[in-house]
Amino acid sequence: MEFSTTSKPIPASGISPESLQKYVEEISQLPKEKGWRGLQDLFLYKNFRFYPVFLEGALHARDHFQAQPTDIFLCSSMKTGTTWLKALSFKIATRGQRPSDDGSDMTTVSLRAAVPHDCIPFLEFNEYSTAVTGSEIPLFASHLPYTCLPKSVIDSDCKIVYICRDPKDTFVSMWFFLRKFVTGKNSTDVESFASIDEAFELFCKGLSSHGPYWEHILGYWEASKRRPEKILFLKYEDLVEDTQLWVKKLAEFFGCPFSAEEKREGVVERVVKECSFESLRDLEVNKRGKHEKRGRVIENSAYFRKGVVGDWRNHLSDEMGKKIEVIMEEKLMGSGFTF
Ligand code: PAP
Repeated sequence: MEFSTTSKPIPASGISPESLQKYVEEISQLPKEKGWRGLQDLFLYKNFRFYPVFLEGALHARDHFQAQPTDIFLCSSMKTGTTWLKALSFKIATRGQRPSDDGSDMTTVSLRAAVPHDCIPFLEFNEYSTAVTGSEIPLFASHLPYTCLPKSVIDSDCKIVYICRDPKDTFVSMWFFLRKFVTGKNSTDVESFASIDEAFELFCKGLSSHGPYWEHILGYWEASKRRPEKILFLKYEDLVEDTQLWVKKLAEFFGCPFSAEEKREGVVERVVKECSFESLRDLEVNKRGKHEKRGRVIENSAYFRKGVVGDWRNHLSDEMGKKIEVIMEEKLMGSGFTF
């Protein structure tokens, strides 16, 4: 069987040039600050910093997205495990559906044919007008902070899964991803992007995409305490530690727990294996495929860098590590949440 090396194109979303212009104007009125060198300014909206591309979509979703009570949202700040969570959730939600020609189930084919980001749409990219391939559970994703989610998501009491990650690894992952985004393959452009030290100082001041990172976490953490049956809060590190346990919890949370028979047949193990970093990274579609977000082409391989806990030690000094840990401790103090 042949698989395309490019992800399935997402049909054009409903955002019209006129709407876009309206949001561009709204954003231009917001306070802005210089962000990481080589990237656009960061705009302040509801106490969070955004690059315009995310904010345009967020404002459009604010005005147009109508959540249904059965919708489930996978929420996260950038680089905290979204791609993995999307793959696992998609696989869980669509397992066993519509066997394909070669006998493998439909989701296996879909994850082989599309980067997980194209299997579960992001609200901010206005992809919600397109059906999610094959999933009967309406799954959506968002990097938006809790207080910036469209009102109907909260009013409809939708379920939310939130994933966060150690801030040091999150920062390192973000720096590599954005540097790649800015410099592409051209190593001579590297100088044009913020050095890791420059970017680190800004991250510690909350000046990063969807930052401050600690506020992003706190918003969902506090909400999960108020509505524990509706908001499942997890850490990337816990998912690494016991993926099977969390896959079972996710399935229960989605309302489609694994049956005793599925467990006996090793379906949980299969989901974990097929969504592992190595399995996803080594798929043709993720090695050589590209996908498009609002006119910007992103290589799918950019979402699969290393996938390990503690990689920050290879890029940050002990002092830097300590600095961010102290900031996080201070900011999260009294919340009951720690890393
Ligand atoms: P996004 O915000 O651009 O969607 P996101 O998927 O949240 O990125 O995070 C990417 C990180 O998850 C990368 O971490 P790294 O830079 O430290 O390596 C990526 O490697 C990691 N990742 C992607 N897929 C998996 C997976 N299947 N298992 C574990 N980690 C993964």
